[in-house]
This record gives sequence, structure tokens and C-alpha cells, in this order.
Amino acid sequence: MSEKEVNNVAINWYPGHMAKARRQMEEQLKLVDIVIELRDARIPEASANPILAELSKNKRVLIVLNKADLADPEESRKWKEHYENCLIVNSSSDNLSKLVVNEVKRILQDKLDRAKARGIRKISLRAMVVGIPNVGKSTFINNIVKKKVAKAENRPGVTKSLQWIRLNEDVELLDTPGVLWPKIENQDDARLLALIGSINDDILDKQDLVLFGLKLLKEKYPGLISERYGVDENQDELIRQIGQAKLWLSNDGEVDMAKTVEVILKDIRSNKIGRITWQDA
Ligand SMILES: Nc1nc2c(ncn2[C@@H]2O[C@H](COP(=O)(O)OP(=O)(O)O)[C@@H](O)[C@H]2O)c(=O)[nH]1
Ligand SMILES: [Mg+2]
Repeated sequence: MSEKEVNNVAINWYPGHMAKARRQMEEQLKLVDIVIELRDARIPEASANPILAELSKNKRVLIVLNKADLADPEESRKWKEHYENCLIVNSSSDNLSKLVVNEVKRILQDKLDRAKARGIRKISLRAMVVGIPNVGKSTFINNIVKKKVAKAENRPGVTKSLQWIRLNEDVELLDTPGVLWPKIENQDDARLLALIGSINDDILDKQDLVLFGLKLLKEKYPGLISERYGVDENQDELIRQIGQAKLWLSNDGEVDMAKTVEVILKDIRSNKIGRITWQDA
């Protein structure tokens, strides 16, 4: 399958969708001071959107690596250092709103200072959340907004009326997130997204996907597979070894490869193997 096909089939993002999402994002970006880009802490680069950096060239961006509860904490620390402005979060954690508001104010401190110097006592820093599907945008917004009241507002040039929600005296948030497609520039990006369950794996060969996952695990977390399944992870035919060790067999006594593949994939996605970060900072 060509990579173009991967792109289209996996995500259902067709050129028409993409053009529309892009236009919408461009309009919304005009209204905000800062973009809060949610990504998945397990795959910080593959869960980025490929055109957001270009669209938000003159904007401040806060990268929020979400679902950090599923990622490797040590790797998350490295990723935090890697990006200019970055928070490592779990979108249902208690202190999220304060954390985000403080970070937004820190990043936009110059703007606050300028307003103050000009005698403007009250300004609103405006933020919006963007990210690929399933990265946790709704959970994140619901958490930081809680019971705060949305106020509707019409702005010229924007067809739909937008809801802004005040998070504190300085910061307002657009109540609906911007959704953009994930970065699928090659098979590996697609596989990484599928491994964490972010895209449908229907178009990928599952055995191939699991082999890819096991290979990465062996490189990044040596010993983990051996420990989990009671096998020597450096032997050939690792999937078969695992099926044999766990006795995932068909009626004829042979390893049930399809089942073994399914179970390993499920173990990976449900973090049974551990907190894994698949991409290095
Ligand atoms: N473990 C974990 N799951 C999360 C987190 N944030 C969201 N989720 C789950 O991820 C899935 C997608 O979340 P949702 O907010 O609907 O994503 P959206 O498509 O970006 O709006 C849901 O099952 C959430 O419960 C998080 O920080 N940690
Ligand atoms: Mg949502």
C-alpha cells in the first residue's frame, strides 16, 4: 500500500476535509494569542499535526503532552526539555486548570507587561486547544473549564458564533477544539499511531504491526518482553515463541498466530507491558 493510501484510508481525512479544517483553523488562529497543542506523550512527534507549525508561525505555542499516565516518565522529562514550551499532563488530573493558566501567562508575560505599561488594567489572553482525533482534547477542555460559564460572542469574519470561557482573570479559552489530521508521512508514523490505538488498524497488517512494536520494545526496553511473556526475546520468531510460552494454541496444537497477535496488541494498548514511550526525544 502506498503511503498516500495509508493517509487517506486510515484517518478518513480526504483532501476536501483537510482543506476545510485548514481554513477553519486559519480563521480561528487569528482570534487567539496562543495555541495549546495537545499531543500524545507516548508518541510526541507522530501525534503532531504536520501543518500546524506552518499555520501558527507567528503564534506562541504550548505543546501539551497528554496521557502522560501511559507514557514512560523518564522519557517525558526528556521531551519536556526538548520543546520550548511544554507541559506533561494527564487530562483528568486535579490541578490541570491552574497549571495551564500559569503556563499560558508565563509564555505571554510580555503581552501582559505591555498592556500594563499602557495603563490597560484588564486584558484577555486568548487560547485555543488543537490536536489530532482522540488525543484527549474534550477531556482536557472539560477538566480545565469545569463549571465555568461560557459566554457567546460574535466576531466579524467568523460565521459561527464562538464561545469563550474565562479560565481566570487573564485567560480565556475557546470552548471547542480545533481538530487536525495526524502526521502520517510514512508507514512508521501510521504504525505508531495504530500501536497506541489512535487510528484504526484495519488497513495495517496486524502481524506486521506487532512485529514492529516488538522490535521497538526490544530496542528501547530490553528485557521487558522476556519478563512479560517468559520468553527469550532475542530468539527468532518472537510472536510464535510468545504464543508457545503462553499456550495460545489452535485445535491442532499449533500456535494460534492470529490470536497471539491480537493479545500482544491488546497488551501493548492497555499498558500491560508497561508505560512505553515509542519515540525518543
Ligand atoms: N489514560 C488517559 N486517557 C485519556 C487521557 N485523556 C483522555 N483520555 C481518553 O482518551 C480518549 C479520547 O479522549 P477525548 O477527550 O474524547 O479525545 P478528543 O477526540 O481529542 O476530544 C477517551 O477514552 C479518554 O478517556 C489521559 O490523560 N490519560
Ligand atoms: Mg473531542
